[in-house]
Amino acid sequence: MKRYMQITNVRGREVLDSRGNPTVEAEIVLTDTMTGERYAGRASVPSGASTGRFEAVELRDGETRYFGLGVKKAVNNVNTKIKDAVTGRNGLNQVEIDRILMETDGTDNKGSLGANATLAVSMAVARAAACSLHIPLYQYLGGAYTRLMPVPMMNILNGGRHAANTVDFQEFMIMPVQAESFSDGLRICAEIYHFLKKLLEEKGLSTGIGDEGGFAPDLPDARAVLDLIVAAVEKSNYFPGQDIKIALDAASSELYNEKTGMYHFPGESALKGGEVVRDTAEMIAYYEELISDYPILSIEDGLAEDDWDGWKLLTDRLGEKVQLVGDDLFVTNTKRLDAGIKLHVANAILVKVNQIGTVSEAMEAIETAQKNGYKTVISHRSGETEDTFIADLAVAVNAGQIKTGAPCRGERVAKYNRLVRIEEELGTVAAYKEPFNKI
Ligand code: 2PG
Ligand code: MG
Repeated sequence: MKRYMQITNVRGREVLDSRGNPTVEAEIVLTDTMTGERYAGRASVPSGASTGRFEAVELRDGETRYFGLGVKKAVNNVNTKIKDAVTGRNGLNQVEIDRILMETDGTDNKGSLGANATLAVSMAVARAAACSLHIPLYQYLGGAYTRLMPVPMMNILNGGRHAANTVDFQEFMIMPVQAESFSDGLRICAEIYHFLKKLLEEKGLSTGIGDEGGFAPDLPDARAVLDLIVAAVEKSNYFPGQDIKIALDAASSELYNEKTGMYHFPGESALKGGEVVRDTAEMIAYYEELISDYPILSIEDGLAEDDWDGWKLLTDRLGEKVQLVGDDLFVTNTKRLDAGIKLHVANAILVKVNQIGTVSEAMEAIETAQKNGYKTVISHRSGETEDTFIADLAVAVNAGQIKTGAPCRGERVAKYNRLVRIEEELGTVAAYKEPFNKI
């Protein structure tokens, strides 16, 4: 017989994220109607800097405190409207709870309650439910078949909106595709990170870090970054292209200028002393050159979020050779993903739970991607908290890849360490495999 873990308390509060900005945290209490035992779950919501235009709404107060970024309104929604709507419901019915959150909000983009309010509650309910059944979150969300550890897409050099340097692409990441296990891959990446630091020091470049913990030196262009990364991999005694593949997040919606219809590279322009711009065809040609010269196996947001025609060209040209990940393009939204699948655009989706605002909707996007042969990359945001929900989610859905920053900064390391513990718990059934076999 199905148990009834009644939601008996809901509480929201304003806490800080890793950039020192406020965000929403929620706590849920479930009471077992048979035994009277109580179980709690807590979750907090991340926040992006390079946010897609089609993301669900992050409700901010717009008042003077915290420069307008306060989340008291969203917290108040948790403590009143959401509390009223979900109290008494069975916390084991995640889909029903999420549906209630959507209906109480009543908009297409969580614009009334705020996706930060709905997601905090949605995640906290899942956690409390797992706790009430005395099983880990990944097993609760994923079931008995949960076993695949994700390959880290580890960010080691930051640019774009995540750092104040001259690097225009937002993220340069390494993927230990030949590692024996997740923990082994983590070690390999961390060692390369340290070698990269040494190389930067030797060259007199800054070893200060960006929002996601990757180094953020001033470098003239993507090639200069890639040369350094390849050198760091070699110094660590690994083979670029074999042991380690490189992933980029161009975050090109941030470079795109609607007026000119071109992609502008401000950092490259500043260091080269002349305006560097590329149109869609030139962007594609640029990626083509980069992937032939460097072991790049994944490119995220290679083109802007609305450039469907450009994305189609990009996919036709490079989709057989590399993973093309839609982040701002799909915004974890099944409708946008469905459109992309129909058009044969991209071949992977970046999954950020706060882009859509409930756990079930994020899982629906993942399911749609996997059914249609699209790869899934579970992702953090540049503004994070110590919450490790995405580590469990990545394992639960056998996502195969996770993007969660550098092995530096507590909020990033927390996810990696959670995965180390999950791998240990899974023991001999834990699997780890090269995600690009069928590109
Ligand atoms: C991205 C993310 C996370 P942000 O673009 O993929 O790395 O950045 O959270 O700033 O959108
Ligand atoms: Mg991105």
